[in-house]
Amino acid sequence: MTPYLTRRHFLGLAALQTAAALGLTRIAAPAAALPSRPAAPTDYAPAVVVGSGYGAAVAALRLGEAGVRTLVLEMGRLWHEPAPDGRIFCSTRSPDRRSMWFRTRTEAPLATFLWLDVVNRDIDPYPGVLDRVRFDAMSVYVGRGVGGGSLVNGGMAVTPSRAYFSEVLPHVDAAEMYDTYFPLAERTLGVNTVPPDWFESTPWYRFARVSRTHAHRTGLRTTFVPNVYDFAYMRREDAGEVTRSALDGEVIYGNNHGKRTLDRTYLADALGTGRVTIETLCRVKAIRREPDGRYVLTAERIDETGQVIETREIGCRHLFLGAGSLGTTELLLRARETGTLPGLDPRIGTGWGTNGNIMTARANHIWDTTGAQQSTIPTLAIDDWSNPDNPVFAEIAPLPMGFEHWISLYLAITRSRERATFTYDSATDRALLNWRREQNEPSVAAAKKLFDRINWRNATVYRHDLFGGNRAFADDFCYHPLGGCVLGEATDDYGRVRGHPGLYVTDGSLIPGSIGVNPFVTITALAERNLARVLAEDGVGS
Ligand code: FAE
Repeated sequence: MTPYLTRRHFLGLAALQTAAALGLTRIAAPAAALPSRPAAPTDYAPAVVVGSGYGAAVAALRLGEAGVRTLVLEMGRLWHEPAPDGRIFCSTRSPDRRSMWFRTRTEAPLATFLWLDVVNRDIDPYPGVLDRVRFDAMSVYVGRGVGGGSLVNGGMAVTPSRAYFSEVLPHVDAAEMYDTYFPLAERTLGVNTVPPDWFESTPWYRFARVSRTHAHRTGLRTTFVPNVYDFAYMRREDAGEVTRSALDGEVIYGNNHGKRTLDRTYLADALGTGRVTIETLCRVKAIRREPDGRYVLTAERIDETGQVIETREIGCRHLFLGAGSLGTTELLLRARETGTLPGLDPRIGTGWGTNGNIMTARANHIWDTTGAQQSTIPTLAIDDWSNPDNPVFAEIAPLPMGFEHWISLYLAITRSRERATFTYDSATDRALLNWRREQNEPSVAAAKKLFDRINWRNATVYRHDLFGGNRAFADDFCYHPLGGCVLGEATDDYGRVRGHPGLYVTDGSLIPGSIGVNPFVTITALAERNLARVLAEDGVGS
């Protein structure tokens, strides 16, 4: 049976719908037997999951299926109910407070056009869906809300090459991953591929076909990239039968339709088990361990102004950290450095990387129009990863501005060996990242080598007006933060935090800085593999 036609799935969706309609911050299907509101400031659940992105969603579903009463704590809000304007998410072209996490102005990745500050807008502070976490020399974009990164990402669902996967995670049984867990992740995430006949004929993918022509002319290979956006829905958008989302410029501030975000897949199923409860606007600040082995979390509930309206303690026997590479690493680092979890491994906070992310853009000839109509969902990539001299996997990205601009945009994933370390800053109570700007140089050089070839062969040039500072390569932000609590180093080979039984890492922080493709399928599949082992061996829920 398809994962979306089960009673469990509909029960979970109904729970989300009810919570959204009533403005509840506690989401549960009827059977979830957690106490409603705590009389005392302490709650208890056998298992707690922090965050609700990919790794967290896998943990929630598999724990719920195993009959373990599980509480999921997510600092962002639930994005399920239309606002008075009839939309859940705001549009990318006229962003409002829903766009960004407590900002007074949007901070879009492409900030300028023709060097003009025409992209960003003033907004009111609000728990919006996209955050840009700024460190000294690197900004990291992350999703906030029930579904984590799935709410804001481009949906590209790519399985890495087996050879590179084995190189990055040599202790993981690749046969098991490629035979069992990657297919399971793809199925449960609802991965599909653009129908080739439609891709070849629709104006919405002209931008990708133009870039493909230029790549092929250069002797480079392109490949279709699977996605979790429902291409049947997209075709109906094109036919004018349904409300447009990908074909209406929506993506980084959320898709109102079409995308199979985690709240519609894993998390709906998790709620449908009747064993899982999700609390929103609930930020975990601290973790400590009691002498009897229980973990106790200090969690702050915030309101829509960001004000802390309640601080409480939540106990659990098994704790799964899925707050993303930045969130999980910060929680463990803080616990180690403030002594609330003594003896945590010194490698927590190390092995962090950007997956070699670099953005760049080319200016095409006047006859190579990329089209005023552009789908926001990428479907094609230049795959030069097997080039031993300069491995690059470059997704052909849309730039849907609603008018012809002759720009070919790319997000290049390069094989960067640069890694950074987080340190805990007691003055700000934050994890600081010691990434240095010059650590981007190998990635910029790799991207430049590839796109210099394409430009040379097609007699085209770079655009310098999009990324600020007259730069042709955007190397000051990334979409793919990876590492910080690396599998087999800070944790054992299944994400168990060393020295702390019952404490697990289940997200992108397990992957050491690079995976060669867009990472969420790997994060999901790895979490599936680790959860299967932990549920089989660790007596969770007992
Ligand atoms: P993640 O999805 O980041 O979820 C972490 C969750 O934890 C978030 O909901 C946080 O709000 C929450 N959280 C953090 N700290 C706390 C705390 N203290 N207390 C409570 N909750 C907390 O983690 N990847 C692809 O594979 N394909 C793409 O096309 C793609 N495009 C992207 C485009 C954009 C604009 C962005 C930002 C990312 C993109 N990514 C893409 C990356 C992908 O979304 C990311 O790797 C995953 O979301 C990471 O999954 P995790 O489970 O690690």
